[in-house]
Amino acid sequence: MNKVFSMAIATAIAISCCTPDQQSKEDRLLWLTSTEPDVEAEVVVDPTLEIHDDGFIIRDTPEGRYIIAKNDIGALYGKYALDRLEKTGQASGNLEILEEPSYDRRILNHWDNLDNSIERGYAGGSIWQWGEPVPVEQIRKYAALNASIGINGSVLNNVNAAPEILRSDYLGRVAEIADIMRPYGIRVYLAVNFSSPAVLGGMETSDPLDTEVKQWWSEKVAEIYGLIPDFGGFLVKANSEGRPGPQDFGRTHADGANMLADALKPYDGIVMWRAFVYAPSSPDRANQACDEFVPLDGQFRDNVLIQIKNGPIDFQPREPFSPLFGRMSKTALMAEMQITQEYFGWSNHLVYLLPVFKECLDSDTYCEGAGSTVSAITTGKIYPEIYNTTAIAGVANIGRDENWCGHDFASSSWYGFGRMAWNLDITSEEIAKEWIQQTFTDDPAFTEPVLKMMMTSREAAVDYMMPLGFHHLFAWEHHYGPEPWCDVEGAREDWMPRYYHKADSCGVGFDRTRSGSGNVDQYHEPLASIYNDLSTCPEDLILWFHHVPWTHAMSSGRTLWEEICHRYDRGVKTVQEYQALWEEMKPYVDLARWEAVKAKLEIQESDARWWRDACVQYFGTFSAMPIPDDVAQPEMTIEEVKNKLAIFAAD
Ligand code: GCV
Repeated sequence: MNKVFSMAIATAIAISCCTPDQQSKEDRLLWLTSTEPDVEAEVVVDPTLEIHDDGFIIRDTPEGRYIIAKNDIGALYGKYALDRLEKTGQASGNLEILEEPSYDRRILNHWDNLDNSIERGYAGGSIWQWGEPVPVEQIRKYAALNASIGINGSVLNNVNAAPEILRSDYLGRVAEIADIMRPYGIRVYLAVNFSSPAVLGGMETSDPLDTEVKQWWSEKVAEIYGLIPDFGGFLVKANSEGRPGPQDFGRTHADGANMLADALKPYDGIVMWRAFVYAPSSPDRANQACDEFVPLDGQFRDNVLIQIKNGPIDFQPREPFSPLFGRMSKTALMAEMQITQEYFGWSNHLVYLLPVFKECLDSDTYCEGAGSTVSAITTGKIYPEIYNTTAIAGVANIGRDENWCGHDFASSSWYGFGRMAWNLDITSEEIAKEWIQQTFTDDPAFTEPVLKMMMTSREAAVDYMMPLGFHHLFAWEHHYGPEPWCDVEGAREDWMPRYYHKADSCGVGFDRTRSGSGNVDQYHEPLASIYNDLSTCPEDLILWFHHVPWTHAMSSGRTLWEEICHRYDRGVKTVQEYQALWEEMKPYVDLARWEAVKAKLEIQESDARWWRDACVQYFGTFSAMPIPDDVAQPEMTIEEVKNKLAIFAAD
């Protein structure tokens, strides 16, 4: 058949399949239909209202429907909330809704570089388009999308910060971006390089206790607030992965953070100081954040928050929560989640990440007895006297791709991060459902199966990548495919998979028990003992905390080795089920998005087999046991697996 003719038929079929409520890609801005919420309600702004600054009330009265808020931004949040209720069929009846955010600051961290590349970004270049005319409309859409889900802050640049971001020309640009986002309630923040005084200011040192260095920062902060009166503050990655920091001058993280905090204090700015560090002294990288930060508890200024990744290592498919959350009672803490899929198949895999975020926030640290969850701590409920403000951060997955996030399902994690940061009580499932309804269609024939797919997608990825507490089996540097054998001459041990899996002929897994690295004791009881004991440690984390014999009996009745093979196989099969399911969803989706998701699922399925074949064969060389008959046998040889990796890395 003539190609043009066949395409015309395909398009005609696609159009004829459209149901009236089906949302076509062209109609919308991801989950929004326009940047301005179009709702029928009377807006009342009452500055005397006793409510959170961002809060709102939606109230039905005999005279009509009202949105009541303390200021214009609260009213805007109310309008978006009503818009969402209307679009998800929940706006009828007698509404009486009061909403206040769970966190004061709900912030996206963009790892965007000044050359418009994005570290760990998989959706095109930076939406800020540094060095080009300001993309006003694009930034306005970004701000509207964020406001609609309650996000109210953006760190514009990479935590691996170029000192130049503080140059006056860049600050002018930052001010223009801030002006566009202000009507949507979004404040800008910047990541700063600790060596800026020396590199940018030409000073001899960046020592935080040096008077002239302090003066340099004070003047720089004054310049920023002169341009951006509502500037939010600084995010800092210091003494981590080769970045400069106070330890370069024999000072502590507290010395560094406090110096910046003092400069920001007159303007109500904050410092978000990251705890993603590598103390060279600890034999277990999972111990390092506590080792460095716990001794400093109580030494930080009251406008410093320590920003802690959800897990102790680095956004792995599954980690226990970072024990640091339960170890600082005199310092304000905030959680950092990764929305961009560095360790989840980039923008090729369909993985809805809310269950990862919630798993951390819902974890009980037991720091003040049962109920001391990570969310209770970071929302200031456990130690209210030290939290002047509360915050949560998500590393953005946003770029200039037409669908913003690279995969048509990836915006669900951005949407979900915002909704969760606004309201910790909504479940991952409720969030996913409302995202599907607004992004695709509210037809249950679509929403129900797709919801199920999204809700199982994280566990599927854990299964085919790193089940049972395996972590960091990723390929060197790009972190896409499997490379459990990775060995790079001269590289840090704790950047290589073998450091983490420790496979040998006896078993596999990192011994973090009391007879190993002792990491279990960074957790409070009863967790410490639960994790310490192989018989009580949750199976999903056994290889995180234990070096487990291959023949260890699992709750399924299988040996550890059989269970590993079974999990990898199960992960592949789940993705194959997603493919079958997506075939059936064709009538409910516009053809462009349906085909795009189908193509990505094909990649995901092939990658899942790649992971399975790599890992079961590699670990089989240690277990010396056969792959069980009731799971699929590998299709690729180890050589073929490595070749795929080489081709991929070369791309
Ligand atoms: C921004 C991991 C990532 C890095 C990232 C770092 C961090 O190591 O691979 O790209 O750097 O985390 O969070 O600082």
